[in-house]
Amino acid sequence: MAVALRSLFLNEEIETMPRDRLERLQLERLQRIVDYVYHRVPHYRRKMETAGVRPSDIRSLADLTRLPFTTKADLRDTYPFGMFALPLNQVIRIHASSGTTGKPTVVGYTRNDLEVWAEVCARCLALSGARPGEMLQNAYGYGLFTGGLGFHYGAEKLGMTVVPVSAGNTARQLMLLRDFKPHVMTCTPSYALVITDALLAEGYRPGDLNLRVFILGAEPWTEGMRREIEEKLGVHAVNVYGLSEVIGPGVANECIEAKNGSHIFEDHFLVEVVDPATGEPVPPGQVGELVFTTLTKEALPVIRYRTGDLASIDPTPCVCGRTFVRMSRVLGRTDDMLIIRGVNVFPSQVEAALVGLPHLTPHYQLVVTREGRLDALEVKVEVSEDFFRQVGGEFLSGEVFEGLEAVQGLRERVAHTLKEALGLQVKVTLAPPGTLPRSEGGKLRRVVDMRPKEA
Ligand code: DLL
Repeated sequence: MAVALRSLFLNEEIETMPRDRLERLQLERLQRIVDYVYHRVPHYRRKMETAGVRPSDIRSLADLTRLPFTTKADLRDTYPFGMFALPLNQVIRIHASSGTTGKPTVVGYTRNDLEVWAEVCARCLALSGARPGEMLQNAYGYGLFTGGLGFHYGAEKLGMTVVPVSAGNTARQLMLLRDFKPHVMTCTPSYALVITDALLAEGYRPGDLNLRVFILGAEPWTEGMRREIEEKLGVHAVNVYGLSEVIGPGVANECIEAKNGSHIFEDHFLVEVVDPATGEPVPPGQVGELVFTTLTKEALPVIRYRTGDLASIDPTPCVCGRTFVRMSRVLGRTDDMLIIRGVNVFPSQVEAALVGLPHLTPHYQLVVTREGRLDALEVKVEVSEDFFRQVGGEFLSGEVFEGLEAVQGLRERVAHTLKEALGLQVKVTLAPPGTLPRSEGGKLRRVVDMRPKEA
């Protein structure tokens, strides 16, 4: 059993603000940000003009729905910096996440944005039961991904001691857990399961370490995974949600008292839930697509950004006393984005990477499996008739074909290209022509997801 923990208020006045006051604050900030993007980002101005709406039309929070949506396509079309509201000399940090094509989605931060980001990440830690003076082992990846640096500055802001170990190298993670005795660990849920297994394999017993809380996010996970980590390690596991386009981690986090939905930091992020097909709002409690408007960001504010994440909102009061609404777990995606070990992967990225390579056909398939605790991606792609004939493939068994030097060379080249394009190690299988499924008129299932589904 994990010890009982309470969350800490970082800014009690804001976090427990009566709804009417919070909504007044949101409206003020919304009016300001809409005016700001209208005058600074030509792309927003054009879209608003097309929709026939001016900043002065936003008189209430309900008027938000008059504004056009923003999508990943807007960021792609203006790649890399076209949606920035300020010149680059005022942008002091860039991060990026996978886009739907070969190019990443680029996001930027001013000094003030980094301050806000540190504040919301500090809140995530505080909601999860972390305290100033405690130690955080931060095993989210450092780099263009927002997870590592987001939590890093959040922990410093809260007054924690940060161990910036980044993701991977399980033996080293275990050594640090034993030797440094951190209280809190941040990583993806799939990696938390790897850590759990590795600790148990070493004969771990609850109480051996100081670890009390895991803060897990960046990919979908389940109550079953929570139970497993909590019971086996005698710790708490809480959910954190976020996305680069909105800020990174720090959009929402569960409070440790309830562990029942993540409080959205609504003083900075205005949330809507819409029907993904019609874009119309859906009532609280009903699942729809999460849409966010950033209320305070300077470098890259987003207006009605469609996340593609399916979830519901619970506005009822919470035992922790916070008045921020809670979002459910992310229950699915509206698009075909896969998340593999925390890395976002679109099938279209694979396609874009394969197109440039010789000896391949456009017939490919993605197979996602779970090997032990970690998700693995296999890309199967058919070789061209010419290549197949050149190497005498038609006379060979599958294994001999795969073992040919020319085939191995091509496979390595494909694997290297995919690793560069996706930022992920991929298993590549080269298939003889005509062997992968073809569309039979309907949607072709390019992705075979064999990961076990939770009951
Ligand atoms: O994953 C930010 C993050 C880092 C969140 C660390 C939490 C912890 P992106 O790489 O832009 O940003 O990916 C964002 O990941 O739209 C969701 O589909 C998914 N996602 C993030 N958190 C969760 C979660 C970071 N707790 C995309 N549960 C989002 C399910 C999540 N999915």
